Order: sequence, then C-alpha cells, then structure tokens
Amino acid sequence: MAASLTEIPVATLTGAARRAARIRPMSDSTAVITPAVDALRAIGWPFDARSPDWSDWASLLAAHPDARAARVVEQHRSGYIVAEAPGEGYGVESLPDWAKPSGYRAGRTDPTERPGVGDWLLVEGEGNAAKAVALLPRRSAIKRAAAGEHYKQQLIAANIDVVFVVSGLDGDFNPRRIERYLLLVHGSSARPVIVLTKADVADAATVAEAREALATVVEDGVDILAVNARDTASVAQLDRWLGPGRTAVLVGSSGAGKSTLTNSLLGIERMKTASVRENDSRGRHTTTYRALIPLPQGGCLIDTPGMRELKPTGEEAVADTFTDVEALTGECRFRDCSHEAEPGCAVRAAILSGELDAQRLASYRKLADEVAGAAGRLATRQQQKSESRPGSPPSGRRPDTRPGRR
Ligand SMILES: Nc1nc2c(ncn2[C@@H]2O[C@H](COP(=O)(O)OP(=O)(O)OP(=O)(O)O)[C@@H](O)[C@H]2O)c(=O)[nH]1
Ligand SMILES: [Mg+2]
Ligand SMILES: [Zn+2]
Repeated sequence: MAASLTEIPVATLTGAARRAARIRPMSDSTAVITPAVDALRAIGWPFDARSPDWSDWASLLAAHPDARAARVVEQHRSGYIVAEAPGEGYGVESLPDWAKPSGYRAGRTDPTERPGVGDWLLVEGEGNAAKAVALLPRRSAIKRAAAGEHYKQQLIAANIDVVFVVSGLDGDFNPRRIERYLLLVHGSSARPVIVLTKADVADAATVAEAREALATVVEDGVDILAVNARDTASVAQLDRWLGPGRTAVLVGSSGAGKSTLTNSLLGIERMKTASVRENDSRGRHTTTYRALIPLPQGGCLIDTPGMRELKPTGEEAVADTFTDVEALTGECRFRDCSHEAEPGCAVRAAILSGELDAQRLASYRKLADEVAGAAGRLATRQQQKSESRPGSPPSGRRPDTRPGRR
C-alpha cells in the first residue's frame, strides 16, 4: 500500500531534522514538514508533496516505517557516505549483498543494482548503528561497461537530470570521444550538455572549429558551451541546469577541468585540481572518487574521476544517436546495404558529396559493432545468472568513516 502524502515527509525525517520539523497544514488537508523536506531538497530530493510520479518510492517508504531517506554523496572502496542535508555526511553499513564481490555469479547483486553516487537509500538507526535497508528506484542512471576481461557494468551516477560532457579546447578535444559520451548519455534519461573548457586559452578560430566539428556529432537542441572553468562569471552559463531539485554529473577525461568547474560553481576550492601535461594536455587523474556536492545555485553537482575508457554496456541504441547516418541508410537501394560497393548506396554518395563525414560513418560502424558485442556478452551473463542459484550467507560491512565528517 502506498503511503499517504501526510506520511511521506515524516518517514524522511530523523534526529535534528525531526526535532526541528514543523507540520504545516495545506489547504487540501495534506501536511508537509517544511524544514526537513527543504534539507532533502537541497541535496536533490526530486519531489514536492504533490509530485504525481513517486508512488514506487512512497510504497518502499511505507514498507520501512522506521527508515528515512538519505542520498549517497560519496562512494569509496570501503563503503558509502550518505547525507540528509547539505554538509552532513555519515557512513552507513551496506546491505550484505552490496558488500559482496560484484559479478553475475550465484546470489550476487549486479554491480549496477548496488548504490552509486546520486542514489537515494532508506536508512535506519543513528550514528554507528546507521545502516542502509533499501535502495530507492532510480529515475535515471548513466552507466558504462567496466574495464577488464569479464563483462561488468559500472554505474557512473544515478538520479541525474543533466550530464555535462566536459572537454578541454586543448589537446583533449576529440569529437569522436564526445560522440561516445553522447551515446552513453542517450540511454540515461538525462539531458546532455557539452561544456568546452579552456576557452580563455584557445583562440577564436579553435573555438569555432570545435563548434563546427561538433555540429555533425550532436543532435539538434543539445547545447554547446565554451567556458573558462576557472572563472565564476563564465561558469554561470551552467546555472540554468543547476536549479533546486536538479542534479548534474560531470564526465570527461582527466584534466578536462571537471573539478575546476565544480570549485568555480561552488565558490570554494572543495575539489583538488592539478595541471595537465604540457606536451599532450593529459590530466593526472587527480580526482579519485565520485562526490555529490550541493551548490549555492540550489541544485547538486557530481564530480567524477576522469575516465580512461568509455565502453558501451550493450544497452545503447546507436541508431538513436546517429540519426543522420540512419536516415541515409534508409535511402540505399538495398535494405541490407553494407555501404561498401553496392550500387545505389546513399551513404557512399553522401560521403562523396561531402554531406557525410567519412569519420562519422567509421564511428557509427565501430560503435555499432561494440554495442552489438557488448549486448551479446550481456545476454550471456544474464543467462548464466538466471541459471545459477543464490549462495553464501550474508555478511555486513561498514565504511571507515566518522559521522559528520563532511
Ligand atoms: N586556463 C584554464 N585552465 C583550466 C580550465 N579548466 C581547467 N583548467 C586547468 O586544467 C587543469 C586540470 O583541471 P582539473 O579540474 O583538475 O581537471 P579534472 O577534469 O578534474 O581532472 P581529473 O580529476 O584528473 O579527472 C588544472 O590545472 C586547471 O586549472 C579553463 O577553463 N581554463
Ligand atoms: Mg577532478
Ligand atoms: Zn548503402
């Protein structure tokens, strides 16, 4: 049974927040506990008391009457830090399944079914006794396939509204890599925005060339911003995606300026940054963990470590992000045209006429192959998982963190 509107905010309260709470009756006789919801909202709580689309969350809250909601703000090897208000992070004991080695073997939780930064958990108990009892369903998630021999997915961030794809206008700039990011964002239910950093050190021609190179890569309606990430006034261009209740994640290679952007948006040097190598603009993998940071703009920002490799999970729809190539494919004389030597090939004609960039076609093919390969490995894993049976007894694990550390 779903909780009523009156029950819901109560269940999200604890400790000081519960004591500070005031019940404010509303005209239709529902009640909202203002301060606590405000605190949760400052860390991205997406609902107000009348949101129509949260019945799955409400029923989980009703199933755990002693629990309250908290958001995963940091993820370390040793465990999770959650928060119920800005600046009030504490460690929680994981559900036993989340602490087990990841994989698809008997009884193990899929790596992307355990919490990541941005997820909302239900938590019971205070201080050292605080433990997670449930993961609230995700509204969106961005994932990739993890590096390594075996197929594994990795959650990059959960419950996000916007993905800022960050790229430096230096040696880091690579439209093919941005294309790859856009493919992963497409499946996430979040909106992509491309942020080109280091505009202050690039000349006007470089900025114009980058925009032109991206014109064929991005779908209509995707914004492309050029910023000086070190400059507060310049990064204010991102504010329109960072209002109250919103969560954005920064993705991009090391040295692109993700943490520099974070600090400028925040107004303080919260994240460590480091200069890039001069010869090839590569970063030094300065950020080593994902962190969700409430911003003065009202929304939240997730800073992430630079990604070396961006492999598709197999769930992406290449056709949806390569609509230009797909449209041409539909005009080829043969339905199964390989665009190699067949007569009446619209794709080759478009390349000859300059309408389609040969590199764009090459990326399309490469990504389509990769997605198909990953989809095959994913299907095999899921098959193996469904054939195996649940195994070993649970064992809890607690991260080594002091309450109220952040
Ligand atoms: N001039 C200028 N320098 C920038 C800009 N953005 C980033 N930088 C510099 O680029 C270097 C790398 O920036 P970081 O913010 O550490 O990069 P990152 O993306 O967080 O890198 P990782 O944490 O390693 O993934 C730092 O020296 C920044 O000062 C910019 O817009 N203009
Ligand atoms: Mg960083
Ligand atoms: Zn063709």
